[in-house]
Amino acid sequence: MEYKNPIGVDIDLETGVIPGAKKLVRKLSDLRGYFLDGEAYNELLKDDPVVYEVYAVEQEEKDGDLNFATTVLYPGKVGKEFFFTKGHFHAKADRAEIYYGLKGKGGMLLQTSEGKVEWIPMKTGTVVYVPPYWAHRTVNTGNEPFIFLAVYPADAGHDYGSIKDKGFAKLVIEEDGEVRVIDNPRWSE
Ligand code: S6P
Ligand code: ZN
Repeated sequence: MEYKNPIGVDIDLETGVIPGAKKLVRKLSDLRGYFLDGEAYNELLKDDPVVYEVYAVEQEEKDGDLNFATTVLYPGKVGKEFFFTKGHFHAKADRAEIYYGLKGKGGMLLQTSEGKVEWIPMKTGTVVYVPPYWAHRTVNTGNEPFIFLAVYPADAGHDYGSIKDKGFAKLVIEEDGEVRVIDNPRWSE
């Protein structure tokens, strides 16, 4: 038996950084076609802000092992729509996941391939269980970075395709100073 070494790391709860983790940066230009308001998108693209960063500690894609990652999702909007992560199904669609809110506020949109959608608000201390077969996207509805930890099977993988093409059935927007979860006018089954 080949034993791997256990890991203990301290997440910086102010910045979300996991020491030694692999860092991934997603800028607005990486999210072309994701937001409803194309004009607002093009305007903001002049600055091409960072929308989110991921710090991931990942293992080989083997059954039974676990990965963990923090995401730092910056505050901002494209038109009325709050900044969000791309969102994905797992490539192995039956793989579940746990999220844990560390800082800031926001929420998670979850959706099945049949278009059933759920919105779960999140703040520091919120645990979200993402069941098998649910796509998931996080949204920052606050005005500071929304930081959370995700723990997921090492062989889960990411399938971005259908969300990239179709989006979610709901949008999370700000209207009259309120956070609203509305039907996506561009959604079709
Ligand atoms: C991985 C997990 C998260 C996301 C991260 C970025 O299964 O759900 O670590 O990868 O929040 O989101 P996305 O949709 O761009 O991968
Ligand atoms: Zn995931």
